[in-house]
Amino acid sequence: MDDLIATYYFRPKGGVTADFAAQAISEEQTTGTWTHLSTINDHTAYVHAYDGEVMDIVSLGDGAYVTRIRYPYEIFEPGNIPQYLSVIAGNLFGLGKLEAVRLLDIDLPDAFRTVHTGPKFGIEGVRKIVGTEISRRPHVGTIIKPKVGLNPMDTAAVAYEAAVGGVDLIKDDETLTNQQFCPLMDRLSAVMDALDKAEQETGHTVLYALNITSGGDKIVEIGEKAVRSGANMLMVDVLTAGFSAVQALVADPAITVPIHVHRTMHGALTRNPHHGIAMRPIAKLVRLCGGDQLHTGTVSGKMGGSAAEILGDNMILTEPWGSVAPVFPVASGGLHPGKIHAELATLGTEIVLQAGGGIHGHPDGTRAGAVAMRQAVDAFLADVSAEEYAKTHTELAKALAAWGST
Ligand code: RUB
Ligand code: CA
Repeated sequence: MDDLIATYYFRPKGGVTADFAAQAISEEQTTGTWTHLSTINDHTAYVHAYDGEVMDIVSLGDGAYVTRIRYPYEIFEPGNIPQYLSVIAGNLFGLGKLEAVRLLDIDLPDAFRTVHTGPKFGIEGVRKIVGTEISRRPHVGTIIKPKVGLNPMDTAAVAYEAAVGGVDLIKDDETLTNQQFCPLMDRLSAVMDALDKAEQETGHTVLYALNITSGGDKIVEIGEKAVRSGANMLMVDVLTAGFSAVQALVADPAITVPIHVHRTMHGALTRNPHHGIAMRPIAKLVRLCGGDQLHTGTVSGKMGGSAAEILGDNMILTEPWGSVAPVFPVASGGLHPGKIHAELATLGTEIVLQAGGGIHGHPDGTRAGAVAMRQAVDAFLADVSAEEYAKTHTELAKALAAWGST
């Protein structure tokens, strides 16, 4: 059985050697603790089969190191992602001997891919629903804004305008779930009616990611009810609800629609380059547990993030990985038509470009905002600058005038 290898950045506290610190991580996360154990003796020596192993330690200079730790396959409970996290990303973050530690990457055992079957739809499945499996053009999505406050009818009216304007995906925002001002099931039926009407006019199927993020006691039931009532996509805030929420939905044969995975709260884990958890392991676990779309950030938007890291994360989602289907990367956060060229030039076209303010803030409204986003994509695909394309495309011209072209 192949083991799990985790890569950590770490900085030992003053006076602590790198060897000692790396060993402390390995022991804390496997068979050891801060002192010698009488419970590991000649009789129980078999426990050593479950020891971690510090494979190597590389100095980055200035008191920082990278180490790889091998965790034996047998210490994982196959299928139990919360337990995997307790091993690879658990107590170690609080170890007093470390000033900082960051989980950079994980090499998952191949055997996990027989336990977790990954996305039910993936990029191909989502493209098939929308009808872009041949054109391979980037998808354009929108987050309904304002993110909270609209009632179901007004939410549906915005969705209709965005759909007629040409978006492929409409989604709830991360804080909108089932509040009184916009009950989930009322919103679902109003939006799906609006999308049906739009489809009759345009012939274009649009996905609506309904945010069913909720407690573990309810999420599967809510997901099933939503699918029975016509939902064509579900959305989960994976870090607040937990990877198990996605896993539970994917495991349910009644959930016959793709899952859009939002990563709200990730900044608390991913943002500090010296401490926390990088996006890479999160992306691997989302693919493993079966998300069909995952936010990985933008190179030019409002949330920050390094282009090299995002490109690498998107590769993790899209490159062949045994029988596990590829996940559609979602670039979102502060995008508008003027930023589309930079996103596509850097991240490629196998991507969902999502804009909230960049569509609903268009001077001529949501429909024109959606049209402008599609025009910006068309300009890129035609190898024409957005400014040039805008000379003959009014909606794009107005967007560029409002927000600029970088
Ligand atoms: C963006 C938005 C998303 C963020 C999250 O709205 O609502 O929640 O993209 O960030 P707008 P990330 O388009 O108005 O900025 O995708 O990086 O997790
Ligand atoms: Ca949001």
